[in-house]
Amino acid sequence: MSGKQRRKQRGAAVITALLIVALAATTASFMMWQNYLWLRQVENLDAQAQARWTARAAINWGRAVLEEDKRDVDHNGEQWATLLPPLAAEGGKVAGAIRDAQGLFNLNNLVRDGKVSQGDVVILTRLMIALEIDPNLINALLDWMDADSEVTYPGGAEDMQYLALDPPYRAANRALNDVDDLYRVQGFRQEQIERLRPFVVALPLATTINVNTAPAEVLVALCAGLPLAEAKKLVELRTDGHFKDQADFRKNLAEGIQLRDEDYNVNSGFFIATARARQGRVQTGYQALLERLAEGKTTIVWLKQIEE
Ligand SMILES: [Ca+2]
Ligand SMILES: [Ca+2]
Repeated sequence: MSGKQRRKQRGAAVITALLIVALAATTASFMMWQNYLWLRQVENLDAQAQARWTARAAINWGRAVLEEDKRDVDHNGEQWATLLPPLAAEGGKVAGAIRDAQGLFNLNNLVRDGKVSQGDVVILTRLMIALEIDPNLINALLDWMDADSEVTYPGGAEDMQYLALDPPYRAANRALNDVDDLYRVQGFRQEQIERLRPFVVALPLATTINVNTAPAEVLVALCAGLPLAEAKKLVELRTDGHFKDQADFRKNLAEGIQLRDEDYNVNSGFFIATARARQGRVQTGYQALLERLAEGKTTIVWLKQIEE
């Protein structure tokens, strides 16, 4: 072997060695990077669990506040209605709010024991007219909820109409679980549903409207002959106080305005609690429907995680 050849060989060996070192370094830094990602993931999972736990704790705090509250009258001046401002909790932050679900029109009032409740159809009709939504949509909702399979005209729909869709499905023939169920009801599109959403709720049983917490539009729906401007005055009247009982509400209505005693009250049994928690980079939240029972306990009817 000539000297030139030997030098060439040594040169190649050095390059190979350098390459091996470089590769090892890359692998190591890759492994370190992976390790880092894994740590971040564990950290995030941990923060997520912590945030969830904190948000759940805030919901339970809401339950306790409602249990302490007096039941004869419920209004937005009470302690439960005070916003829980962002508080430091377990190295993160938590915020929450409770609102009265019975200030809204309960869509499940429309069908009681499988039968249509005409008085409630009239209330929802007034609400839809106030919101400039075609009230004929109500017929499809009645069919969706009533026990029978006979189509209510105009605009109604039962299995026959829904089974003809692609993909096909059947009418529920039962109460709504959630306002989002409206998306499956014939004629209801996003536009109408989102316009209705601030004013309606789907509760597990028929309920009265709480005139102490109902927005003006819901008061318009409740009372025959009440213009929106007058309803807004009633809401304004509430800012400094509340209606003590049904008679106290009635005496504030102009002559000729009518409503039925069975449709309204001044207290509530259902509330919606919302809690949001932030932990490190992670934010999570829960919404819960709370039912306050006559015996004193407040239970969670449903609990869902809020996607942000
Ligand atoms: Ca109360
Ligand atoms: Ca039906």
